[in-house]
Amino acid sequence: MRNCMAAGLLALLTGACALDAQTGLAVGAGVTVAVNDRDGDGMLDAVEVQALVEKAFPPDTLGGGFWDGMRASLAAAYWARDLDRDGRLSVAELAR
Ligand SMILES: [Ca+2]
Ligand SMILES: [Ca+2]
Repeated sequence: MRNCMAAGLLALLTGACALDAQTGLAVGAGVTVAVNDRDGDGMLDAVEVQALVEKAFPPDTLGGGFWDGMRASLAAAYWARDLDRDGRLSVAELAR
């Protein structure tokens, strides 16, 4: 029991240090999630990532194969960060 708590605390401290070392990036990821997290669960799901992509490259004004490719590439870049493969992107995953 005590070992588990110590391990948990260590993970917390290690995580905090890692976050501190990349503060700029972590803040950017936090803002990305905050702005695009429509259902407020603190993560970005497939619908929210798609909305984010379409905000960057609106299909209404940027149609055609080239822009379809750009949207697919951007979405793929986001999903490459889904490290635990749960289909949702956390701030921690985006900050890496
Ligand atoms: Ca969400
Ligand atoms: Ca994930």
